Amino acid sequence: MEYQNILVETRGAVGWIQLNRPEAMNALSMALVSEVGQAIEAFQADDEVGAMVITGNEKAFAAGADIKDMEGQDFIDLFLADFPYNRRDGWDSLNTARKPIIAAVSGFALGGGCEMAMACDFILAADTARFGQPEINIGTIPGAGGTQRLTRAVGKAKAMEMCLTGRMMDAEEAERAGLVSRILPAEELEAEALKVAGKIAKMSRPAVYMAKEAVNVAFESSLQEGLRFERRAFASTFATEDQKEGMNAFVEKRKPDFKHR
Ligand code: DAK
Repeated sequence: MEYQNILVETRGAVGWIQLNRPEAMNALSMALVSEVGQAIEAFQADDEVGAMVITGNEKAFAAGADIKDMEGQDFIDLFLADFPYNRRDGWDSLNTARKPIIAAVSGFALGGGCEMAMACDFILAADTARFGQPEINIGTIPGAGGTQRLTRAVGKAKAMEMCLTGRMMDAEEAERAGLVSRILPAEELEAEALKVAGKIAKMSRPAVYMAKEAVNVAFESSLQEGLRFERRAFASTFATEDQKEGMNAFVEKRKPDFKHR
């Protein structure tokens, strides 16, 4: 598959997606989002890949949806289409991928860029990362999950301030607030993201899928429902060969050899 707006490669068992419109701070044009979706679908279908990374460049993960694409749109275009960014193969692929996706963020992650990072399973941030939902500055509001995921991640006070004023958060504040899992020196981000994704890719794939699903259920259910879901998922891992192998390997003091079955 030939991509124009992203660089895609398989690194070991990791699907690597680099947003690549440096001249526009990786602004998320419709074509770019569509390509991200296609790359995710391809990695999801590839048995050799166990996890993915989405990253940008050192200046920007992505500075938001492409304002030049959006400028001429009106309400009726957006409302009738309901997916101005080709949501079915872009945002939807990101939102529904079963394999874990790590966002490795350096520089600006703004608007749709912040939303894309938050739609990933977790964010590793360079010390240069800056997060924000500045849509208010251009007379609109977040449209790809910013008011919802940011609020769940950092709480109402910070999310509300950021959405109402466009204020950006630096990496330190983002880590304190729970938006990112860890901060790394910028020059170490890529290697660490690859290492973490590679580690996940080696785990039992059914267990990884179940863990991802169970953590996500925490955002969509009551505690009781979530606990019930987790208990069922936990029990169901005992129907896998990998659980037998994992526990057996522990007892025999060796490394497990998961077959993803
Ligand atoms: N769109 C288009 N071009 C952009 C851009 C963007 N979002 N951000 C930067 N660029 C372009 C600039 O126009 C400039 O291009 P040239 O003038 O050189 O041709 C180039 O990138 C370099 O940018 P600057 O010269 O501005 O660089 P600075 O270092 O001075 O500033 C900045 C960097 C990131 C602070 C600044 O560029 C900036 O404020 N950018 C805009 C940030 C922003 O407002 N983002 C929110 C956009 S709205 C949805 C899905 C997604 C969305 C909504 C709905 N659905 C699925 C329903 C998302 C909406 C948004 O993200």
